[in-house]
Amino acid sequence: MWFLLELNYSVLLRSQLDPSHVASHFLLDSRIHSAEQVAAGHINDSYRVLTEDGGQYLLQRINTAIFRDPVRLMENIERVLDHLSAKCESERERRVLRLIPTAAGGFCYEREDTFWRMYWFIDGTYIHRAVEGPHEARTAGAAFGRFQAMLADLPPHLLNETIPGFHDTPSRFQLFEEAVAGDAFRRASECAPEISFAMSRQPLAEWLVNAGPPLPVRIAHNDAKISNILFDSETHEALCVVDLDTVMPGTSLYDVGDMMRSMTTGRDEDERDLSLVNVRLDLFKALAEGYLSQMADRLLTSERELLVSSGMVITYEQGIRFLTDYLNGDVYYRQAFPAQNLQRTRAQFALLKSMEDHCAEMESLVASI
Ligand code: GN1
Ligand code: MG
Repeated sequence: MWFLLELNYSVLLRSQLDPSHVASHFLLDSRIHSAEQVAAGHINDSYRVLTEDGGQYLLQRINTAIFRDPVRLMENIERVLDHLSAKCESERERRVLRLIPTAAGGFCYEREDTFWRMYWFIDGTYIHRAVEGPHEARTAGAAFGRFQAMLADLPPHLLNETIPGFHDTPSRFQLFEEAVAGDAFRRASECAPEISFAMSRQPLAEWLVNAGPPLPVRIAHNDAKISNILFDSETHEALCVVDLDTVMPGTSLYDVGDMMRSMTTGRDEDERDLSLVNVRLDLFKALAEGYLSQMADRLLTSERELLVSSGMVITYEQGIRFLTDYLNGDVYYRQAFPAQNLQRTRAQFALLKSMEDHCAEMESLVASI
């Protein structure tokens, strides 16, 4: 019984459909050999599908509790991939994700209210859960910078908002306050220090959405973390940006902030030892140089001035999102162990504190680039 209680929402919602059977509805090179679940992200379910001829694919079931309109989400992905493919001059099949059509036409297979899509699996690549050194930070910063730059001439209004208000930090704060007030799982007293930290930083929530001169609307990835980049196993260059579900109108700074959150400590997002969660200025410098190598010419002064601040806002936002989920009984993010959301929260808040301590140094590094 207690085991059941620990199953989280997404597990309960998981379809009983057999992924091999689902995969057979896509146009593959040969018959399916196997379909195995892989750990990829906190939201969707992913399977690596192998065919008898050695073809490799990534099958994903879209979590419709979170992405409410999978059809419009797939429209975005198709449009973005078409745009990126047209821009990519070499090695297109390794640098841009490729969707596999279904036998019925289109790129989304729907069955019993579940929605599935499939990508060609890009072989000879790996991902980092955390940045190991300046090389990864620089090449990853350039990859997301290039991603934004390549999409700069695609009008943002052509993309649908797959999750409305995704980086609306004041709304995220409101949801957090409601979770604290409701305290449905009686967890608020246990995380009183984290709640009080989050309350004390509330002004941060306004910094991007209500920035002085409004920030230009640009197409952003909106989940620009290190694990959303495929690295080339041979050259160790950042090859391909993945996880396009949240690509939609936003600001350049949502991605800069998420990169700072996920690439400046050299540690995992849920690092347990908080003494290790510190901004490393060598990583920050490499990341900023990489990003600006692609985007410096396009950024307005209003964006450049908030580069460092964006790291604090998005780290704060992510911290309150994890904490909200913990207070709500872990219904949103997949967890590998109990109270992982609280551990994730603590790591985000430790990082935010360190960013506050090193803010002036980061500002002068940006000024020197
Ligand atoms: C979620 O599923 P995944 O891992 O790609 C989340 C992001 C968070 C991220 C934290 C739709 O992304 O916003 O930044 O976890 N995606 C959604 O690792 O909420
Ligand atoms: Mg994502």
